[in-house]
Amino acid sequence: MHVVVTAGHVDHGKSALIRALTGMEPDRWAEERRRGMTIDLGFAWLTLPSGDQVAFVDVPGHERFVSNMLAGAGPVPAVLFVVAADEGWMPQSAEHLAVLSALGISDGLLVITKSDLADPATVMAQAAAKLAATSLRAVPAVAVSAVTGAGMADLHQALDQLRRRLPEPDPGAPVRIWIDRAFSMTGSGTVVTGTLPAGTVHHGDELVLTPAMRPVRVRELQSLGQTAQTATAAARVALNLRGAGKDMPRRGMALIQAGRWTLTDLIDVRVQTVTEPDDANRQWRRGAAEGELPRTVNVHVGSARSIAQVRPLGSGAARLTLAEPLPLHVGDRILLRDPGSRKPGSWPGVAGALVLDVAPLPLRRRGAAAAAGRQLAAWPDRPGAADLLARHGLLKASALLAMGITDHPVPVTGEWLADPEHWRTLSSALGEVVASHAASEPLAPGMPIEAARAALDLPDRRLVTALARPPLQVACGALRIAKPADKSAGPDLPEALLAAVRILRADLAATPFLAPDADRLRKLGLDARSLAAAVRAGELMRVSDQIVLAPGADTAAAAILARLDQPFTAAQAREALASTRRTVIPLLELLDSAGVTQRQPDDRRVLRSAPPEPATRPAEALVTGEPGS
Ligand SMILES: Nc1nc2c(ncn2[C@@H]2O[C@H](COP(=O)(O)OP(=O)(O)OP(=O)(O)O)[C@@H](O)[C@H]2O)c(=O)[nH]1
Ligand SMILES: [Mg+2]
Repeated sequence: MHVVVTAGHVDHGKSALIRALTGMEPDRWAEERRRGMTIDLGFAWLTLPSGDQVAFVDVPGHERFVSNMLAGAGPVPAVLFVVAADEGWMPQSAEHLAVLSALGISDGLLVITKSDLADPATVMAQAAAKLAATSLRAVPAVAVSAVTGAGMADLHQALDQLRRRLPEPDPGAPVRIWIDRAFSMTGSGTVVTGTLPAGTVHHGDELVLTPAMRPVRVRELQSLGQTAQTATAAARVALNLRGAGKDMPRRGMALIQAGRWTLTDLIDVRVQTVTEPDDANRQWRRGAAEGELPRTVNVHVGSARSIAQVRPLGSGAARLTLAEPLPLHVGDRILLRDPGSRKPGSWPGVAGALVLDVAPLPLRRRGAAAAAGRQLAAWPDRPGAADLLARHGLLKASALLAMGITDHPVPVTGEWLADPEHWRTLSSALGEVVASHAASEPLAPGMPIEAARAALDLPDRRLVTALARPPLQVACGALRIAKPADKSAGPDLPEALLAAVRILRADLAATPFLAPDADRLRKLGLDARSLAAAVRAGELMRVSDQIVLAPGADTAAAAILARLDQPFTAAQAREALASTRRTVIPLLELLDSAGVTQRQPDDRRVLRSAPPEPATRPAEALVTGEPGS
């Protein structure tokens, strides 16, 4: 089954067309039939000659009921765009087109109705020209009369082709049914209806009713008037619910699969530049493309609507604070509408937006908003686990799943996922807090895990344990810096200084030619005096005033440089040593003065001799302290 929504100006024949196609009455209310005007959504369906079914959601064209139109169009992927041959393009033709285009609805049919009243050719060309600038640019056009039946056979054929063109939604996708109707039936309780755009619902399923997050059970399931065990998207469904409670479900609430959606009132979005269907919208949209929306907008998604406060982030991004929390995924497309007053002959601006983050972190620091905007500008339309982890640092796999992301990297511990860069930063910060704890409390058996968790502001103690790498070790709920296996061989230095040096040596074991910077030394409590003591004790090698490496780094560097084409430049040396200019220049100068390398007039160098034996004792034992030693 596929679901198609109507659209078009008031009185252009949308409901008459649905009636002619399906033989069903889309105007459900007596008042609608009395006034000859659709007020609320109508529902009907048709079985095509192929046996496939198409369900229709019929919307009102009158501008007063545009919010009902939005609730109908929100969850539906295709449209019957109706323009009457006798009246041609009208204001709500343009408004509905702006809405559909902002929602990204890109397939359907252009139907020129009332072909018995005027030659449809002119209006067809006029409407096709309007559609040409939008997401609906490629839809086929048909002219019909609901009165004479002219063109109805062509319309059936075009619908059959449309059905074959529309993509099959993923039957395994998480369920989110935006409720468009809810009523109680004596004897059977609460019934809700909605469009199922993706996924599968079964009789007996437990779903969650938003925003209260109340669990409900599907007591009975119907699709197109037939009781069913299962409904697979796309489908129209009616669900008889058990557990909905005394509060009646309403349009705009949703039934969702537990754990698969994030109920959120704070989102970061990319405002999309939508092709202009009409001039009146242009100015608002141009501002919108820069993220310069009005301070307040109406957000529409599915059948839901919420007021939102807008904080522009620059670079086309904005942070929205929703008055009503909504169940969303990263990658959802939403509609933003200016709630401002309506001038006659114009309509409020609309823009489409893509949800990029459903749980954004607070923007505290100065410049954080602009930095967030720049970061989001570089993201794809469907952000993945790596994007979100780069932004959040740490996330639980379940949180990512609820954001709509099913692929994720291997957890660092339990279900925690980490951005690799952030994890490295945390690991080095942990060394610093443990070293400074050791310095300030030399008699303590170590730093309590909880204290380290609080110091690094981590959400879970298990992360502290996972971060602890040699020489850090965890014993009896505390973190300490392991001593060398053979304590008697250890250098004669104060314990706190040794602890800090062990952390440095662990850094240097991973990156031997990246000297710790001033900040790292300061955080580890290593000042000029303590560094000098460590150098005297043979625990560190001084390269220059500010640069220390592990003992033996000079020999190791010479061995690597010997493999380069001679002579080599400082840049080649830096690359070969995976070092930085800051470290490599003084290191080369040290090697020059030791006679290991020779600097040539063109500033390149050659290796002169085998490097000298290191003067210092290799101190591997320092960094590989045995647990429990
Ligand atoms: N002659 C002629 N009249 C039509 C045709 N289609 C609809 N009408 C008439 O046009 C009027 C409006 O038709 P509706 O189907 O109610 O229009 P609508 O687009 O659903 O209007 P709203 O739902 O209020 O936006 C009715 O009086 C219909 O009988 C047609 O093909 N030919
Ligand atoms: Mg109607």
